[in-house]
Amino acid sequence: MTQEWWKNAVIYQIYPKSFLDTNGDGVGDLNGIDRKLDYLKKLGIDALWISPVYLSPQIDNGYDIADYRKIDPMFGSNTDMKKLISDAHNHGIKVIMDLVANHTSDQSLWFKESQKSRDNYFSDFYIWKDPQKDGSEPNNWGSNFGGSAWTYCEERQQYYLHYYGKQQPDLNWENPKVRQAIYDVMRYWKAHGVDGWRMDVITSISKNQDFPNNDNPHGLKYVVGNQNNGPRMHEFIHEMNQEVLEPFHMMSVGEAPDSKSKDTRSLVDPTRKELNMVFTFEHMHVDRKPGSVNGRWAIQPANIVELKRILFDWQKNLEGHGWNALYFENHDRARTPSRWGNDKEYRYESATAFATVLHGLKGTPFVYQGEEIGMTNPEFNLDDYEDIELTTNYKKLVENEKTISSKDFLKAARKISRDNARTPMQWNDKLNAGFTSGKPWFKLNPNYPSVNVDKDLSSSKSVFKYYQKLIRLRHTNDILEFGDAKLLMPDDKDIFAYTRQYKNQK
Ligand code: TEU
Ligand code: CA
Repeated sequence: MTQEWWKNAVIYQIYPKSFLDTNGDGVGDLNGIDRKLDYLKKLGIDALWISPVYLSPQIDNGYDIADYRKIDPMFGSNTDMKKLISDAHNHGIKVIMDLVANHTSDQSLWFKESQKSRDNYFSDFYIWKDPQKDGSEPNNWGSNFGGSAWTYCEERQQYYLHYYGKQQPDLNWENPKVRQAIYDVMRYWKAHGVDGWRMDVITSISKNQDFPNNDNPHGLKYVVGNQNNGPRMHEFIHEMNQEVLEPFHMMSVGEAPDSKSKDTRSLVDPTRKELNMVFTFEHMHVDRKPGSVNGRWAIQPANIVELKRILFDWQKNLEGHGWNALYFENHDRARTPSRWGNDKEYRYESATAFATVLHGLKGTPFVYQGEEIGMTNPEFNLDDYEDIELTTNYKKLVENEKTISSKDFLKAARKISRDNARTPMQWNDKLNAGFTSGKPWFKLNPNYPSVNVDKDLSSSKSVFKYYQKLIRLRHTNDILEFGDAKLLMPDDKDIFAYTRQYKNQK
């Protein structure tokens, strides 16, 4: 395969915890992924993105890493990981791991040492600030998981910064020792055969060293904002490229929450030697009321005209400057047929229509586990949800700030919450959908007897077989890789139509 194998690839994301359990502990594991390599090969995908499987207290389901070099025993061992990578390669499937380098777990050795004193090797691995005169937080920055982005540490008599949970302290990328420690982690997994990286909120790693207050139009106590595209972001990412990605030929796709297509050119333009691709969030907000203090919990019917506009804004503005990562689903996003389609009467039609729209575009399509069989959102009750983003924002918005009712929060949770993507994979109509012989770590979608791999494969309306065709089309028609995309009927809210044609084609 060429250096740019990822341009002709379709990449499948696995959320290991919910994929397949092979030892009866109710949690998906590496051996479960290994066991399904034939299934994935049959689908036709070229690479796997595996969400974090490193040692973690699981506060944020593994996006809180305690040891970057150790596979968490709940998923298996480092030997299991090496075997999985080798078996995947023998299936012609590449392996991309998840680099969570903006923050670690507070249980990591690095943080435990850092909080001990102000002058040891790890003291400046994180972002520590003195309290203000009245003892309050250094500024009004808010955490994505509710409350302040600062937590006070008695031991060190200082606050530390965390854009996410207080158990996820942000690393101090201004410190060259931090940067080298992350590059060493990347080299370590390269030595195990890893082919590339998905980089968690990589656009957040550079902070404005003046730590100014965020604008506060709604008069809130804490304001979430300005967490991306900081002053030294490009410098740090370019350094990572030159230290690891280029010399070790590793593919990279960065998560870029606030990215717009024009500014993304400077992240993915190959001549700048930073990243190969980024995941934008822009099209994920078409069913979100703009400007609400309730953020993603303020939902509205999906604006499909806006979805078309955004997707083609990215098609146009990256043309000649970079490459698109194409997705509708992942472990943070709800199931598309439920979120934007009609998962009751038209589940197959919704799943295949959105798949067609996505896989026909210019860029690299990502398929999230279960998307290939049209899995849907479960209609859970509030206490069924487990995700830290939901539980902390319920406390913040419903109980503390009272800006949304519990009823409306539940309505939003059922439509868009991250848990919707994390119910166990539905393999068959047997006990626990064939996911585990034990007690599943998270509730299954009750519809698994009718929505599962076995049932789909024997159906005349098989979503899996439709995805197979789309992937085969991409592999056998250059125009899907190289042709320019042109949107038709941009203002039509019911029809999503576009053409793909070579530049000089009449
Ligand atoms: O996500 C970043 C992020 O902003 C999402 O968590 C956010 O919840 C979503 O876009 C909806 O608002 C990454 C990981 O994908 C996520 O799972 C982690 O929780 C987060 O970073 C912290 O590592
Ligand atoms: Ca297991």
